[in-house]
Amino acid sequence: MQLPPNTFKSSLLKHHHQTGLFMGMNSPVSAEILATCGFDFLLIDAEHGLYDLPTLQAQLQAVAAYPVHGLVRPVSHDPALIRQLLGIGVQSLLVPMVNTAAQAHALVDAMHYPPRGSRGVGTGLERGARWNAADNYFDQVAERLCLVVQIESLEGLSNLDAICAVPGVDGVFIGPNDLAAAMGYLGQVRHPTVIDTIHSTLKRIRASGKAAGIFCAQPEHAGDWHNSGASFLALGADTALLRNAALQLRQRVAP
Ligand code: 3PY
Ligand code: MG
Repeated sequence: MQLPPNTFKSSLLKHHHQTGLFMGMNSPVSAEILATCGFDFLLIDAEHGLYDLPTLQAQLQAVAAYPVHGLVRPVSHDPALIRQLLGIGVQSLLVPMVNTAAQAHALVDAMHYPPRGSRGVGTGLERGARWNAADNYFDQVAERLCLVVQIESLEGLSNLDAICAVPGVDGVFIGPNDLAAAMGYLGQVRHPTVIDTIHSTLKRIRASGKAAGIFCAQPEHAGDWHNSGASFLALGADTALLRNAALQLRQRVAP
């Protein structure tokens, strides 16, 4: 058998517009419901959301039946965690707080087998290799893997060009909340200085040839980010959607 194609990565490399959602509920049922909604990608957030490895794997299994790509955001850059995530079948990682080119190189190293990297070999135990059912797994795997790094610190901004130049980095994603905080505007993602910085950063990412993305919780801003070169947008998080939908429903009857 073949490994599933990484549709997110192929669209990323062509700079096609893609939209997705963050998921923080650690629920395969919730993930499957969202998989029916037509997004291009669903990102399971193991940085700020609840997570455990078996439920991460179950969420990947739940969305695999639908035309949507499941990514994971790990809580750290730890190569042991990256190995486990790839082992359960994660093909695409969105890694927070990548501040230097050396950190980006280390992530590429953790994701790939020797000689390119230092990922440990345990295919018979791993869903990622379909427990050795995948034909010629070692020939297929590298091109299926996708690395998106997050720029969301002052150090990351100052090293942006070097980070974008790292081979194996496929996309660069701006985290507006952390970036605003790092710039001295905690909680003010719409501060004009933050907005200007984000626009110029998106343009620099796009000019580097790498795909640019951003967390965009307010859909009315999507066009502006696209105009500055962003191709993949995360349009909020399941937790906020659930709360807002419940609030709106209740307020229609009991304002
Ligand atoms: C941020 O805004 O800091 C993010 O990481 C995106 O959720
Ligand atoms: Mg962040």
